[in-house]
Amino acid sequence: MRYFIADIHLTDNEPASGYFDITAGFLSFLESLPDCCELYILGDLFDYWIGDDVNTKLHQEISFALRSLTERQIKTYFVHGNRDFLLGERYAKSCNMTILSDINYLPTSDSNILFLHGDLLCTDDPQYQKFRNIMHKKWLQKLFLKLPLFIRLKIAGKLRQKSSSYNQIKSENIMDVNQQAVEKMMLKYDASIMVHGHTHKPATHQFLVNGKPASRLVLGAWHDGVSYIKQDSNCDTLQLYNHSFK
Ligand code: LP5
Ligand code: MN
Repeated sequence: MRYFIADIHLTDNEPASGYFDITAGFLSFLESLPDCCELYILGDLFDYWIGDDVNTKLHQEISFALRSLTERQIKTYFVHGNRDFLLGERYAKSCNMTILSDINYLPTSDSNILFLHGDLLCTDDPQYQKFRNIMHKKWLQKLFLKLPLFIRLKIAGKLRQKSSSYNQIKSENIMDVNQQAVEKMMLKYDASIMVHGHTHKPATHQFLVNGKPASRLVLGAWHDGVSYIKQDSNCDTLQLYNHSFK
């Protein structure tokens, strides 16, 4: 059995919404997983990540819970998101989770399941793609990680603030995935199913790629509740589940 989740956005500064505590919700989701399954975390597990050397109570609590999954033969995989692309091998090791590449696929009986965070598909937003390319420069990341913590926090705060003000003026369409980019990537990886997060628009989309039926399952964010995709053993179909507590 496989489970996919994304956009949990764990943070120490979570505003008390009164109806859903993200950290507690995430921990009880992990508890509820069946033994021997696989868990794929498709990015933005944390609201932001500025280095594995930042060792907060939340980081410890999460690594302990993820590491404990091993005792139940649960394997955990992680794909970087646009908020936690700096999460590194040191923290992943403490969670006993394997960091995968930005784009991945798993075989089904007749094609592949493609899975990724999803920001790469937002090609109608060239400004973001340019920004992403800069953020992914290895030399810049190395330099950033060498900076004192208070400076890293300041830079991350500024970037988050800028991003949120840009997002207010960008249209919904620009911030969604581009259908041509979706189909192109599915063709390239011979996939009939795609799973991603990032857009926070949970849905199952059905369409044709090269005349063949294809589907794209979009995971929701965890701000108001739990969102996950489940694939039963020996089964090629995937099902999206959203439990909102709002
Ligand atoms: O995250 P979300 O969904 O709100 O918005 C994303 C895009 N924004 C981002 C930025 C992140 O939210 C901030 C991440 C901080 C991580 C830690 C810092 C590590 C620094 C490492 C340095 C090597 O990804 C947003 C998209 C949206 O998704 C939908 O796809 O629109 O993209 C933007 O808003 C980017 C703007 O389009 C361009 C931003 C230019 C910023 C210029 C900043 C100048 C200030 C520099 C201060 C030092
Ligand atoms: Mn994202």
